[in-house]
Amino acid sequence: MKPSIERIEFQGIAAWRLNGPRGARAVISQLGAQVLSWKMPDGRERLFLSDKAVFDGSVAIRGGIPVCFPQFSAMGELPKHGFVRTRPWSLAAERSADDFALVTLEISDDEATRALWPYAFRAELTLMLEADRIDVEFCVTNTGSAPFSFTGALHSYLRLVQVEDAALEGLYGYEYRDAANGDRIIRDSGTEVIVDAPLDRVYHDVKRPQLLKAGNHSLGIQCQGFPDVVVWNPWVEGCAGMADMPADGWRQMLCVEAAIARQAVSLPAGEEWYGRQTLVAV
Ligand code: TA6
Repeated sequence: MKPSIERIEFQGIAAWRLNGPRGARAVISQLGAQVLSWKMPDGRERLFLSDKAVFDGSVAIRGGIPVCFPQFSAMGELPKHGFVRTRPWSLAAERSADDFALVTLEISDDEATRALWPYAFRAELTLMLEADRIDVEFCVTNTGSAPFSFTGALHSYLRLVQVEDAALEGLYGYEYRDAANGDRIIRDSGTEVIVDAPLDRVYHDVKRPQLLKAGNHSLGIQCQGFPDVVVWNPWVEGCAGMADMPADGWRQMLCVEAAIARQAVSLPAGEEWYGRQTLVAV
């Protein structure tokens, strides 16, 4: 079947399904422009989506690829991870050809966003699906007459059979802020990151791609434009404190996020910023 795009309902909310080459599939929701599912041609799901995720916009959907903007985490006065992940976006473009399917959603400032953050902006999220990869592009335009600064992330929840059996390569030698240990700054000295405790690390200025090794189903992770990489797993106790996660949810996920966290991006009036995270099945 030729790649195509369908408007669907997913867990009761409006979404688009991208039918990609060779039977690859992805779903992106109107709420938050959140990628909620990415399936390989063999039907294997590559993103984690919590069984207890809430889809009514009262909180962010737990899983997939939440878009955090204009604030990363609690690094400021705004709601945690900003406000676009719980707001409706609208369709800006859809396209498909023999080897890809693509959807672009957009959101702009309105009265409610300006009440929280007094700036004029347009943000675009493009999901491009190919047979064995997705590219998620995030673009921010300052449409106002004053400069603004922002932080943010593509907060990707990668699905694993068992996080204890996985290993993340590519972060050796980089410095990270250890948010799970009093924000200490540490230089990574291991060849791979193993998850055997709560993990919440903001790696700074990462120039190399990562490889999430998970048996026969590894994933290459590459960023452009985003300077930082966040690696997060709440582990058993953290997960127990989250109403929208099943008790064993921590085991099936690892967030490897393309982030702007250490230093905000300053965007002059009329200018555009752009970043991308690519996930490739290897
Ligand atoms: O990106 C990592 C992080 O900031 C963690 O500190 C953790 O709290 C996580 O995001 C999830 O945040 P959320 O607001 O979605 O519960």
